[in-house]
Amino acid sequence: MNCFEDLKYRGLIKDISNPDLEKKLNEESLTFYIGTDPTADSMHIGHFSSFLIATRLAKYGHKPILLIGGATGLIGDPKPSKERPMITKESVEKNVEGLTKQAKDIFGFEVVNNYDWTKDISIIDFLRDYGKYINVNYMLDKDIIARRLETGITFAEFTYGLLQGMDFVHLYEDKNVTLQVAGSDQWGNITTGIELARKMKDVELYGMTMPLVLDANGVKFGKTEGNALWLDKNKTSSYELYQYLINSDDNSVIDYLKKLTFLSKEEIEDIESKHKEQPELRYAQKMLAKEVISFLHGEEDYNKALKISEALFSGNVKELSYDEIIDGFKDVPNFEINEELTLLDLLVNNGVASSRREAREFISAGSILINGDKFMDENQVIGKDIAIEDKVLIIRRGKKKYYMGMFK
Ligand code: 545
Repeated sequence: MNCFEDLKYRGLIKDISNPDLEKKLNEESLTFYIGTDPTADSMHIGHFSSFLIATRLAKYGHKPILLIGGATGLIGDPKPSKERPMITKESVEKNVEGLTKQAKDIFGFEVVNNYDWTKDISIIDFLRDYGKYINVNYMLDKDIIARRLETGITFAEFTYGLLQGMDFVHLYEDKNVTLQVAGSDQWGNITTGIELARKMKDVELYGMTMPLVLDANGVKFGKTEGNALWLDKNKTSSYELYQYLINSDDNSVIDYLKKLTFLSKEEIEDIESKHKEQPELRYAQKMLAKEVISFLHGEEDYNKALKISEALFSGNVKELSYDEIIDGFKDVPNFEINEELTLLDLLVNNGVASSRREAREFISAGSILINGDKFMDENQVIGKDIAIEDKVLIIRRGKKKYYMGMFK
């Protein structure tokens, strides 16, 4: 498969600015860029799906440049709904730092910051050298700006497209960048850059967008209730990522394999046929978790996440280290144990059972497991000696309910 066919197979092409791009991607080596604004100090799994295109195109001999928007992040890319709150300069700086490091660590490509070439341009030069080439009418026609006319848009956000356009022209001149790639919401900003380059430099630059990755219900990939899934492994552990990926919807998982992994068409088809035969084995989800986590955090971390998941599934928590336990049981109810107690008191004092009578029922029914072993004597004293690394007890009540007790 050539480059363009591969992208098409994976469903990664939404719009291209010019049909010539297909031939160029297949036959030439292009320098291209993809940008992100420092609205947070880490990308999340949703951004990863678009950034992966950099690695994908690099495999076909194209040269990626990753741009962090130290300048554009101070203004804010207009959303179709409403004005963005301004981010303080300090947070933007801090976020630029985090994202730059992350982009280098995960993708290993050249990273640039648009603040470097924007900060010294005077307002007069900006208006003369760039503003003069773009018609307000042209801007008003842009989908996102048109959608904001009802609710209003500030001059700052209105100008955003021009800043991104300026980057494209700058990177063309400075680094011979001829292609910009992004998610489909960036189409308006990309075409503004193409327009600017035509008018200023009489050159044809190219743009390509990919559809946003959605789940079967049309929800953006990576959107979970509550917390975001960050690419920074200190913010989201490999195990948490594993849980998210392993729970991917049966109807979406093949699409995710295409868009988020480098598995070949043949490999994906093979996984798909196994998946269709026995979806309950979650083979496709397992392959997805393996590929994504190994790429992002490395194989060792993937193996750790797998080990935690398997130990939790089988109940063999004793196989885990203290750190792995903390990772795997972060979200279960937990309490401190300050003194040695009998089993009965341990359960009642810490809410594992609601009364002494209920605790006795659980114990005599054999429903209480501590670190994987059944405990049936209500008077047994529970001390550090049975804790994992002398520190932690995982108490299981019935089939599913877990509690974590930590010795002081
Ligand atoms: C700025 C200057 C440029 C080129 C691009 C930009 C950024 C662009 C933008 N992109 C989005 C973004 O989200 C915040 C990330 C927080 C870590 O706003 N104007 O920065 C997203 N982008 C990736 C995809 C996207 C896009 O980073 O393109 O579509 C989401 O998947 O929304 O010269």
